[in-house]
Amino acid sequence: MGIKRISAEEAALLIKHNDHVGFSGFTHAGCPKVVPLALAQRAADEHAKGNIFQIGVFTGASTGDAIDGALSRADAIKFRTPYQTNTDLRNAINKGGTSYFDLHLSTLSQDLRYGFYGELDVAIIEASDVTDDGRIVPTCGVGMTPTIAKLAKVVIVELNGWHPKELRGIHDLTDLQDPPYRREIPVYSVKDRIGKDYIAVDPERIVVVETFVSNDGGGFTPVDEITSRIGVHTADFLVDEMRKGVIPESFLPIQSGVGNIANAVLAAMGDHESIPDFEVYTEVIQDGVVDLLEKGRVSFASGGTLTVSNPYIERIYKNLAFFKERIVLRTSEISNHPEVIRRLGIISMNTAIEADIFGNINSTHITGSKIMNGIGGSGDFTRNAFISIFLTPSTAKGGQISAFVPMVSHVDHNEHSVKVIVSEYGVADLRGKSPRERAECIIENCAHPDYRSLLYQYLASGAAGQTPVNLYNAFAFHKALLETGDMRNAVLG
Ligand code: 0RQ
Repeated sequence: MGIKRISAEEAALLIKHNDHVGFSGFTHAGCPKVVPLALAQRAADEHAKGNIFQIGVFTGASTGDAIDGALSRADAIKFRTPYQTNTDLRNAINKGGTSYFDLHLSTLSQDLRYGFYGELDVAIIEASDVTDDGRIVPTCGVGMTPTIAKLAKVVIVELNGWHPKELRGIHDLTDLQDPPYRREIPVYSVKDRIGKDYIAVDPERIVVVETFVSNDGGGFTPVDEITSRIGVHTADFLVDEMRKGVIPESFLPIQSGVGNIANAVLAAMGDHESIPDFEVYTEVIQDGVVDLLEKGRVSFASGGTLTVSNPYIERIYKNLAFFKERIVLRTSEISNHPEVIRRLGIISMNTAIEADIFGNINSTHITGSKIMNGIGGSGDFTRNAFISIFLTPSTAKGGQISAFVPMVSHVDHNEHSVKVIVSEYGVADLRGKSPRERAECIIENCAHPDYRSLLYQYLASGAAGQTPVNLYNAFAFHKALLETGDMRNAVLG
């Protein structure tokens, strides 16, 4: 007889006010599209009738517009975790309308299994295939799909014919045992597979919505002079480390964050003659990795998602046999797991919003209060990396904002975990340095020349002690930005 087929609208009716809903995928990749849109419409209809209708939203990371955008515009999100990048949702969060808790991506699956957030009512999963006996094959992004499939009372599968059924085999899907039964994770090399290429769910819990919708993968801005200089400095630094014997000649696997700077660094690494072919062990596989896989410069990529633009996903699907030999897609619990990151010796590279001169990093908040996206996987990797690197242009908004400040307005990664910072001016290697030495190294090598004398002035005004902060001046840069729109007007008392 097969699993019951229903429409997106019928599926939306299975979700009730206050339900906790888990969505498959990671970034726009692997996210369901038609059921969330029908759900947003359902919320709008209920609101028009004067009824309350809001749900709690759990995802692998950020999502496509059909989830965070549409549901947020319909005022249908009661709370949201663990990461987002959508403008409408960000505005709703910053206005205080939607409650958001920003989490390390590796931890949400276990937090859900531990019961920290109550029960999971519904899972909505985009699939490239589903069999009558309940084997679900995800599409191009995994996130925490096996966990939500296991925990949810109802599993709505969005079977999207835009993705080839032949994707089966690219995934490595596991759901870990919880303490006290947890064992080691037997990933000993980037290529190791430890799970299945499908998720098994009792077919009685599944309903299927058939669809054919493309991904909403936008492109990347081309590499500009600043990002390209950051890329070259980073590649040169890694080559130096290899020549010193710190990084083995066989090289170490790379994690690179999301966005244009990460793409620029990968391109620079690919172009650098002294960097051998390397492996990638990351969460987000972007366009840049696909280029390097095709050139043979990246020999294998383990990630959680193919967060690529549509021309790139089409390229992958056309040449699927080639890519299936070179890519594995894992859950975020494994792609970002501290145990595996530390064992494999991952070199992590993530982007900062601001850094302070002592090496603390703010990746998430603008002037301390407004959330940008979230910590994502940057904390999972930074804390456990072989070498943790942060990348940032030295200024933002045409030079009015310095990325290097006396004290960060919010802390995501602290001085104990951050090893190296790179801007377009150079590399600050913080290893083995005291806070005062780190400050001099960051000002000299990374800060924009317009801000160097102000930062030195701040340092000179610092109190005696291990870390020369001056609590009266610590936020002088931010104060100048708020009052005059330009940090260069900072007054240090
Ligand atoms: O603003 O959009 O108005 O132009 O912040 O900055 O330089 O375009 O860089 O897109 O790579 O984002 C840290 C947010 C950087 C991102 C962050 C403004 C700037 C611009 C964006 P506009 P850029 P990116 C793997 C790892 C945390 C999660 C993470 C991020 C906008 O990389 O979310 O690492 N990281 N995940 O003008 C005010 C400053 C600013 C500033 C930049 N100091 N003050 N505005 N901007 N610095 C991925 C996952 O986990 C899924």
